[in-house]
Amino acid sequence: MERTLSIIKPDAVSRGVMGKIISRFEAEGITIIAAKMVRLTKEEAMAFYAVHRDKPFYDSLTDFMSSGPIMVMVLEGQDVISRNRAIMGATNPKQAEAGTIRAEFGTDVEKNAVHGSDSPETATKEIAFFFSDYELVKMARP
Ligand code: DAT
Ligand code: MG
Repeated sequence: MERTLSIIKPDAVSRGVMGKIISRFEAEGITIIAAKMVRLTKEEAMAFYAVHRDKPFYDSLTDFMSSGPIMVMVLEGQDVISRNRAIMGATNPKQAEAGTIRAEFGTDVEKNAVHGSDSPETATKEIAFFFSDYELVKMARP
């Protein structure tokens, strides 16, 4: 069983498509074990995306990510890190496969609707950035 951090970014929150995005995860049988609305400061967005600090888009990306509320979630399931990345689609919505979240709800390479952790190590770090252990619901399984 894996866990991953999912973020519904400010563009998707402001367009009112949180529910549609969450429905995708539910339809795939992915379990949401934590969720909350957060408004990042510029400094917090810079810390979250520190891995990209040398990229030309870092300043614009962190402006965008602190521009409005986001919804942060922890998803749990078998191979959920790669499954979530597949459901999200390519970083650039114009290159994302039809039917993916980014193809449907993304605007451009920056305003691409969702974030998803890219490896188990990243997932652990990113989940801890937003959630403490007691916020992660222990799901009862049959
Ligand atoms: P992903 O979010 O698919 O993991 P990434 O980790 O390479 O992609 O980049 C993080 C975010 O930075 C991405 O969701 C949007 C933004 N970004 C990436 N490449 C960009 C570019 N060439 N121009 C503007 N923003 C970019
Ligand atoms: Mg990434």
